Amino acid sequence: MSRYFYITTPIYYVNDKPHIGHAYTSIACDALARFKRLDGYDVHFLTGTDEHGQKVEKSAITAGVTPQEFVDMVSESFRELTEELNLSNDGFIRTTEPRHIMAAQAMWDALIAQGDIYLGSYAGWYSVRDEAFYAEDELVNGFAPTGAPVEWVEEPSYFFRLSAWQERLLAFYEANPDFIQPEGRRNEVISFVKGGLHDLSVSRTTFGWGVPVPNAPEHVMYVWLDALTNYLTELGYPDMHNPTFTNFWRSGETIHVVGKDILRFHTVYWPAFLMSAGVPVVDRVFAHGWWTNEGQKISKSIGNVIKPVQLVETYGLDATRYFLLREVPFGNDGNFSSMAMVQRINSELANTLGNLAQRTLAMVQKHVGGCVPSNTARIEAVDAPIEAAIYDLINKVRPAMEGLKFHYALELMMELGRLLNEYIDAQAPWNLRKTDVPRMEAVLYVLMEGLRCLGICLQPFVPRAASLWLEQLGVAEDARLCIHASAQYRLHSGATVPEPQPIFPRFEV
Ligand code: ME8
Repeated sequence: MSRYFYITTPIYYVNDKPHIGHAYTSIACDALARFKRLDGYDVHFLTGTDEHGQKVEKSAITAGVTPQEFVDMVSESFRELTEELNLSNDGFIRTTEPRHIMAAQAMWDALIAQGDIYLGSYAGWYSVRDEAFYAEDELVNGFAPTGAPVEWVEEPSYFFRLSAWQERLLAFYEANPDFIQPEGRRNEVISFVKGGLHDLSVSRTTFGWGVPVPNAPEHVMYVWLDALTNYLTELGYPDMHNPTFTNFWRSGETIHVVGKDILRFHTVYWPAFLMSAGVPVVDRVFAHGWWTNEGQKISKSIGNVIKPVQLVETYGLDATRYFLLREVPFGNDGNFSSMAMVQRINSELANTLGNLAQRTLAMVQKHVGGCVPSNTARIEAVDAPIEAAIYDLINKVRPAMEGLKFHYALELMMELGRLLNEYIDAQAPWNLRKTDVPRMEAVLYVLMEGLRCLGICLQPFVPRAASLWLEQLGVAEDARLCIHASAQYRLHSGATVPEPQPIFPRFEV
């Protein structure tokens, strides 16, 4: 029986070029998607671009091109980003695609059929930057609570009866304690909903760049109703009986990973839309924190935006991926600093991992003739706890990954790396070479097994380096899954291993 796992990034607004926030969510989703594949799941990993709405329309006008030309251009830079970051996404969705426009309109029709949409008129505040409506009492000194400017909007509008969903939403959160993660965010959402919900304006008439409302083409759908539906479009909605939809949405595990700023859309509006439309609600929404740059809020006006491509050019892709997921617990805010980046590269990737591999593999090359050493000769009592730690790694990494505790999963790998470095120092195989060759071989064998299990667990985070790492140990490509990180699949003594090359170089400032 296959197990299915569906994971999504937010779809990114094309008003702006990719920045560190986009790279962060995408890399986190990629690491989890890769892990789940290694753990035997059939995975569908989706990312893409959010191309409608007033914000995008305004950016197109500023750029002096039509909205369609504009979105085609910027969407392409997000597609390129998936390659630059070595993402393993299975799909890339654009909300201007016909399949999506059809799905969004079907979602609208489903809400209408339930009697949850009615025609009225909206008079209130709107923030184009946030693409969000705000009530008078939410404003802070005339600005949105996010600090974004707001404008007064008065126009005919369709409304979604969100107020009618308050109790059912609260009951849903109660019955599904894992729906909103981390825990702190869950409480935030619950108190927001308990505070009372207003009906939500779900169409606009004062601009035209959006999905036309069925049977009322002078209205375009509110961009968030359109955008959220992308997660279903990808699986073939409105056909909810096709195998892709059934496997991934109905019987699989589903998770949306989002930034903390867009939690309300995903955990209040989205489950209400889904319940109303008769579609099962997604299992989990995980909100991550925000990055600052050298202690400062990142903003275009300050001019301190971090471009993912620049990080990759400076530090390398795997190091960048590693840093972003290692530096702060996923869910917390983080601070990017080049000092912290260099520190992580040098102390963890180069010293702990790189040196361990280099020391072990150089000895294997020189003193065991480039073959996996013998594992039967001279295993001693001191090896038992080391072997136990090696084969237990995956059992600890798995729950960490399930909980999106990426920094902790990596800490577990570092712990093992440090333990193996202590082991190599204490056993000093370079001395054994002169006094006790069988024991030297036994020690090197244990170390190679440690490297093998570490390499398997490192793959989701640093895919290129881990692939090279496993290659150097002579681990076949079809022996790199989570189940292989056990004693049962140990290396065969006598198998040849290639000449080692450095994998995690130091970063020289
Ligand atoms: O919100 N640190 O798109 P978007 C970390 N189109 N994450 C950050 C960040 C930072 N400094 N700045 C932004 C949208 N982000 C909608 C989504 S989904 C149906 C529609 C994150 O391009 C932010 O939290 O404005 C968000 O998750 C993501 O970048 C995309 O933002």
